[in-house]
Formats: sequence, C-alpha cells, structure tokens
Amino acid sequence: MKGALIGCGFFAQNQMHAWRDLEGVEIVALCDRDVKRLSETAEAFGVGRTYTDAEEMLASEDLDFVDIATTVQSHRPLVEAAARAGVHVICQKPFAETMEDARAMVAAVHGAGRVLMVHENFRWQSAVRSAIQAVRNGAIGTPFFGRISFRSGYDVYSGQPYLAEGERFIIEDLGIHILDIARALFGDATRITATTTRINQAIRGEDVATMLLEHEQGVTSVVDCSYATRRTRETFPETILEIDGEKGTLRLDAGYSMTIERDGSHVEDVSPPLLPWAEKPWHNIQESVLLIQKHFLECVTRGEEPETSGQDNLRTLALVEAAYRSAKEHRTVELSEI
Ligand code: NAD
Ligand code: 89V
Repeated sequence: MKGALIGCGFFAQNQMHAWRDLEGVEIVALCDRDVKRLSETAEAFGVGRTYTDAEEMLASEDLDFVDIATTVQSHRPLVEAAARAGVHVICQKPFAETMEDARAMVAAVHGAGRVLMVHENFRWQSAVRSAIQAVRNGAIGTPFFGRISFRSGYDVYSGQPYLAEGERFIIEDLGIHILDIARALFGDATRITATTTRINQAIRGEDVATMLLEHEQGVTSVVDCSYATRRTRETFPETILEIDGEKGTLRLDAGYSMTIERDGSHVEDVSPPLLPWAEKPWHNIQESVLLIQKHFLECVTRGEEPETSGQDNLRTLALVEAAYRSAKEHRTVELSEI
C-alpha cells in the first residue's frame, strides 16, 4: 500500500516510525505547510516527494491512503479532499471540532466507498488492551462499575503549545481518549454528568474534568482526568482502571500491573515493550501507534471496518460534546440530545 502523511509535526514522527516498521506499506509522499518540518521529516525518513499543499499532492500522487496528522482545524477540508481523491483515510483525534463537521466527514468518505479510521489509539495501548480483552473474555463476569482515571502533572504544553491556547483543553484532547476507553470496555453511554475546572491559570481551557456515565448495558463508569495532579511517581501517560464485575474485580494499576481478583488474586505485568525508536514515558502511546496502524492495514486488506472507524468515533465525539454541555449547564445530558 502506498500512503502519504499530511502534517509533519510533533506526533507525526511516531506515525512515520510505525509505518517504517510495518510490512507491505510505504509512505511515498509528505505534506506540510511548514517547509522546515516538511524537509526535516523527509530527510529523517528518506521520503523523496514533498508538498506544501495537500490538494496538489492528492492530484499528483497515486495513493492508496492518506494519514492526516494535523491539528483539528484542518481535519474537515483534508478528509473531504481525500474522499474526493478516492483514497482511504486515517485522521488524528480529535476528529472534528463539531458534530456537524464529523458527520459530514464520515459521509464524504462513505460516499467515496473508502475506509475511514480515526487515530484513536489509547484503546490500543497494550496494557489497556489486556484489560479490555480480559473484560470481553468474561474474566470478571458482567461488569457493573468502572473507574477510568488519568491524573498527571506532566508538562504537556512544551511539546504541544496549542494545548495551552484553546478554549477547550482536557476533555477535547485527553478526555476523548479516556471516554473512548470507557466505550471500548462498557459499550455506549446514554447519559453523562460532568464537572470541569482550571487549576493552571497559565492555560486557557479546563485542565480537570470529572465525568459520570451511564452505559446502555447498565454499567456506571467514572472517567476522571487531570493535568493538575502532583504524584510522587509521575504516571504520565498511564490510564488507571478499576472495574467491578459480578464475578470479580480487575485493576490496572500504575506501573502497568494488572490484577484480577476472582477466587484469589492473579497479578500480571502488562508493561508495553520499549520499541527501538520509542522513549519513556511516551512508549506506551508510541507502541499503540504501531498497533492501530497495523489494524488499519489489516482492515483495508480484509475489507473490514476499523474498530475506531469514523462512524464509531461519532459516539466518542458525542460524549465529548455532552460532557462540555453538562459542565456548562450543570445538568445531566442525554446522549440523544447531541
Ligand atoms: P503539530 O502542531 O506539532 O503538527 C501539526 C502539523 O500540521 C504542523 O507541522 C502544521 O504545519 C501542519 N499542518 C496544519 N494544517 C495543515 C494543512 N492544512 N496542510 C498541511 N500541513 C498542515 O501538532 P501535533 O502535536 O503533532 O498534533 C497533531 C494532531 O495529533 C492533533 O490533532 C493532536 O490532538 C494529535 N495527537 C494525538 C496523539 C495521540 O496519542 N493520538 C498525541 C499527540 C497529538
Ligand atoms: O494523546 C494525546 O492526544 C496527547 C496527550 C497525551 C498529551 O494528551 O495530546
């Protein structure tokens, strides 16, 4: 498969490393409006053809897919251009700024008869995946409660300065992943209640969010996110889980230790491997990039819908919208309102 990457910024470097590791795929062209980032990435990964305009690239190249790694403002025009060019699409999270944009993007790629996957990779982190598989395999029976928690004081702003600048921050950028893990574990939610606050006065958006979800299958989950939490051992970027089922309890604790309590206690080290190009503490996210891109290739080859397809991601995005509405209006929001 021949692909092109659009957006050669901070996170795209991981995507390039992962494409290089995967068999049967080659990134043949790169695009970025910033010529410095474009040439640096082309040189680092030995990509010969570069463009500063995505439409020009789509018109000139014979591609199977594009991998869009720009920030959210450009996602709709780029996804629609890719659909017009008739290529499969991967688009980074957050997929869209509004539900209207997201629905239009899904319709555009569907209309072109191509695969659209949102790069929603947290559910692909190997530790989180171990927990998801255990729950899906019935290790704790039917779940009735879950806590999905991400609390950190890590400086995310130095690598991604735009995170300090938006009116929305933690739910849109990070909570979106954690809400998606809740969906992967417990299915879709029907109602959400959220509170938000800003502790770090140097940023514009909220850096703390606490959300209570009621899921269609009867599970209640608490999704809590903070970038204003001091920890003696910083756990960034680990997601901590505690799930009660009718037959047992599963915990994913800091340090990638998974415990299943059921007729005794079974502890498993589910640490992610440190890939040759990865760097702690980002290595669990970096490995998930490899796993989700592999999943995309398999889905395109088999003609299957990716787990985090554009259509699927509409429901994660709806949770984000509903959480902001709930926090703003101080009330529980039904997902059917979104
Ligand atoms: P960045 O600002 O470092 O990089 C974005 C790049 O896109 C820039 O080089 C910019 O010049 C380029 N660009 C923007 N619009 C363009 C256009 N229309 N055509 C061509 N190039 C364009 O941003 P980043 O930190 O790499 O984040 C990119 C996306 O990845 C964001 O949506 C972010 O939320 C997401 N992200 C995801 C994860 C994850 O784990 N899934 C982690 C970090 C960031
Ligand atoms: O994964 C992400 O989307 C990143 C971070 C972990 C910093 O929130 O933006």
